[in-house]
Amino acid sequence: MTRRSGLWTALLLATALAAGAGQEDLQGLFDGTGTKIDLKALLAQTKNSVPKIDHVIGFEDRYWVEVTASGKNERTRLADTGMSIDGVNGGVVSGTADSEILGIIQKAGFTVVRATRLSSFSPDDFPPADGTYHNYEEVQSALQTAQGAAPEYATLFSMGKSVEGRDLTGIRFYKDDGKEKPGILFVGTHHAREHLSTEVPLLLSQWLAENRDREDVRELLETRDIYIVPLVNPDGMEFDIATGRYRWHRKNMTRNSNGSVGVDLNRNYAWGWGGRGSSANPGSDTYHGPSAFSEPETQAVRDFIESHPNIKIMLSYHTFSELVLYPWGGSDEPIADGRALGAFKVMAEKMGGMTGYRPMQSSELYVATGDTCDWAWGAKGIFCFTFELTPRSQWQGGFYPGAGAIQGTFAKNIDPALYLIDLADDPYRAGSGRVASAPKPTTTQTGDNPI
Ligand code: 0X9
Ligand code: ZN
Repeated sequence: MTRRSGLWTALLLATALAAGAGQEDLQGLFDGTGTKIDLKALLAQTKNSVPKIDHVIGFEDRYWVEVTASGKNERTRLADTGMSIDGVNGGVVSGTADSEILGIIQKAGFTVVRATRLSSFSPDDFPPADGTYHNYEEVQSALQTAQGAAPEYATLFSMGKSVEGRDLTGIRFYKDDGKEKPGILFVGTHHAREHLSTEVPLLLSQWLAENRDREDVRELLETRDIYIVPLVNPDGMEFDIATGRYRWHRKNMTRNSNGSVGVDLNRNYAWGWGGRGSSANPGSDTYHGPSAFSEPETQAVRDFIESHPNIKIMLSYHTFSELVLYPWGGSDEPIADGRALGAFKVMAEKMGGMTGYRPMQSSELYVATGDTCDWAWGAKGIFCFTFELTPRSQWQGGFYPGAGAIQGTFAKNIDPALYLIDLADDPYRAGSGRVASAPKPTTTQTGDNPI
């Protein structure tokens, strides 16, 4: 995407609001032309009308928000308001919120430095401008292409169905010699607008198929059970691109009881569900849903993991911020098992070195409960990582960094994927130094077949 800064109409908060300010004090937002935004009226509107789908998930009442918050405790307090936190830059935290959440943020005493209507961002197509990204149908055929390229290893499977009935299609690399093999699961796109997080696992499947004759790759393909599901939230993803103009949609497409749309799938897992950093407000971008595992997409991940107990490592791709995160995310505590923590840290640091991404415990970013990796580790003992892919910030493209970001981001992420595949037999090896050095890709371009 080419960001045209001229189109950015920032709503600037004129004055910092004192902590505990009453609703009548919620004012002071101006748009780029100097017009005052009547937040009270916006809030009243939200209250008095039964929210319609278009209103709640449309552009007009949603903002890219930048708020002053330093340290993980303040960031966590901010996450508690129902704002999604998508970027941290020094003492300024950014993410999305509607006017209701904006009011809550201000009421909680935070200073909103900037709130930009999402509708004012440059519209982009997906296709044609970002046509290299894969929509749902293209993901299906790309997976078929990858499978067809390596039929001796690859099979397709469906992990389950989305709310709207789309398949959560995956590809498995496994040499069927009747032997049980250590398993690893890669998943992408819990969050609809994080399109690069579909591309990386999808391209990984194609790369493995194309490079299956390399000795190091062959060794992994013959001794591991590799599952890749690039698109866990196909409905939300399709919704995000449906108009040819990105909608900044994060959640799935569940119709909530109050008429709003979507549950945050990365707050819907049954580990600390409903606690800090998740919202009970269905309109919030971090709505945790009516109960843990209320959503068919998270149920599918759960059921798949439960029926594949050989899976020892998991990687959930998200964007953006360039981070390698490990549990806990819902608590400030480090995980209790010192040996496991040691292995987690070594793995995170090693993969940080490979990618240039920053390794850290998830809650160092902010505490948020109900995420995939807390459940995978807490309930199943799976060494689970969350990658926040490229770019580093909203100002470098945020969720929509353009087609030009795909190959470079993928290239950085081959080595960590191979490293984890290798470790799937015994993740604790990470701490002992007995790890095959990750193979170096000969090429980062995938083949001629555009997948
Ligand atoms: O908030 C999330 O779900 C993830 N960030 S994103 O911008 N992709 O939405 C981060 C999850 C990390 N986990 C916790 N902090 N619990
Ligand atoms: Zn995400």
